[in-house]
Amino acid sequence: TRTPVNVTVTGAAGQIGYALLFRIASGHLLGADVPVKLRLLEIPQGLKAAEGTAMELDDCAFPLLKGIDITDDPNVGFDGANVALLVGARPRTKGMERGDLLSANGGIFKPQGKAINDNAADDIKVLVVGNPANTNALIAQAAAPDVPAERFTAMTRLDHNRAISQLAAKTGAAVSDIQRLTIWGNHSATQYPDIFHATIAGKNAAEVVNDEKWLADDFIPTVAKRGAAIIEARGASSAASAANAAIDHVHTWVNGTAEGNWTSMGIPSDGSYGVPEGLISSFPVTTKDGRYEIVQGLDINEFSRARIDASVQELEEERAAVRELGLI
Ligand code: NAX
Repeated sequence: TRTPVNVTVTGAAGQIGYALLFRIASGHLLGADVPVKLRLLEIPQGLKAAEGTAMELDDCAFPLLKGIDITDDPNVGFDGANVALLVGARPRTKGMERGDLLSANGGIFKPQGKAINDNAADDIKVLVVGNPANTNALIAQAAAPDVPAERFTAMTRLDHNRAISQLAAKTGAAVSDIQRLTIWGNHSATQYPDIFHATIAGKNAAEVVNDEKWLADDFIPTVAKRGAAIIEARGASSAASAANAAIDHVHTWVNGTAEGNWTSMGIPSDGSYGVPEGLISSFPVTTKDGRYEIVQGLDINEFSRARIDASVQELEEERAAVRELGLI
């Protein structure tokens, strides 16, 4: 029998946590044959609700679930962690400036990065979901000098999945026929969903769509502002779809992309496509044997270049701001 994989989830008592934990425990994160142990990391005010969620997890009698620990101590929460999903974050509240938001989150992600550095398993893989996800991932990564930087990733898979869904709706294609879509840049309103290399049942997606106005005025803003549209409709931010994307992100990272296809992940840049080294930016990646590689050699047209650059510039500004604040 396999040794259980230790999965740590922060913000476990939140709404994404509630949609996420049951799918991890039922085998959707790592595979239907992989036992898991869950560690729920919360702040003191969240511990009671996390205990309630743990009671419900018990009540599911999931065969793969080999244990649940709940703590508010990051050193305990990340002890021996193989996979860490950093969901808990400080949301932007009314009147909050970017600097306030970044420093509030620095107060969360810097100590968590250090705790990962000091306590996690050697094969730790980290996904940051909590916003601003890319820069929070950068803060955690900078606080973990003994962990290879590439193990720190930020979630743009929800944007990726949203873009596939919008493209399918526009063209009448099945979502499963759409491949090679890319989200570039920041998980924010500046992100760039790129269909120029995507295919729909093997045909170039941009040629199938053949409507640059739709692309610029409809598709890109719809994908980029989808989070706000969900809040408007649901009265609460995306939760189940965000949890689903987190599951997809880690599952793909661990189990590989299909031959010929790729996915989008926020990862430390190696300088590819002119993205400054070290920024955690979204790229097209293939994965195999628990590792990812940036898809190289894509031809970037002017339309794409301007949009990638704008999003990367925002990431550079965020990096400069957290540097200024002494967070990296
Ligand atoms: P909730 O407010 O429902 O839950 C957050 C939970 O985190 C709370 O239970 C809180 O007690 C806990 N928490 C706060 N600080 C913590 C700390 N230092 N350690 C451990 N736990 C801590 O938010 P929810 O809707 O679950 O969203 C979580 C985060 O995901 C937010 O930052 C949100 O902006 C972000 N999102 C990211 C998305 C992405 O695509 N990358 C999409 C969905 C979502 O908006």
